[in-house]
Amino acid sequence: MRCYISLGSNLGNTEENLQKAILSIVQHNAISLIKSSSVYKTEPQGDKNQEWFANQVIIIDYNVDGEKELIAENLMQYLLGVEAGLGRIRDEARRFGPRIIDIDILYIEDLLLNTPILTVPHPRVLERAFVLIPLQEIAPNIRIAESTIQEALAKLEYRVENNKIYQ
Ligand code: PH2
Ligand code: MG
Ligand code: MG
Repeated sequence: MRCYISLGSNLGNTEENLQKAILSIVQHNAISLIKSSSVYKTEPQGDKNQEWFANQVIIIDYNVDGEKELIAENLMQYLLGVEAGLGRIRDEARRFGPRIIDIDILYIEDLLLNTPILTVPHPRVLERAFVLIPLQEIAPNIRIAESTIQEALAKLEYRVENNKIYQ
């Protein structure tokens, strides 16, 4: 199952956190890394009163048998374990605040899912230049919820300068 995953960090050594997260994700013997984007330095979106993020998108193959919906939920549980392993502590009072690492499932081929633990595609993917720009770099031709990445980006206000994204 081909899965598109985003990583973000704005606490500690942010680029090292992304690197460690990817290394930890691929420790799983059913997961193989297909592609990874460059790392972008991105202005915080939503809660502006925090440090800039390092953001990156990867494509992985998750090779297990079974029902897609269950496999997707199981992958999310695994990724939450990776976040915890890197020391993430969730601040429920500040849902979009600073974090050591955030790993989100953006999109899984041929899957629409909306359960209490996981929504795929990610409900905010099309509103986020910090995700769409790295995604476009490694998967320029995918469509998410009927939209191309280019169509989604055309609706957003953002500016890219080298590896920096202002939004
Ligand atoms: N993640 C958020 C909220 N805002 N902004 C940027 N630039 N990068 C993120 O990864 C990010 C964010 C919630 O997950
Ligand atoms: Mg997130
Ligand atoms: Mg998350």
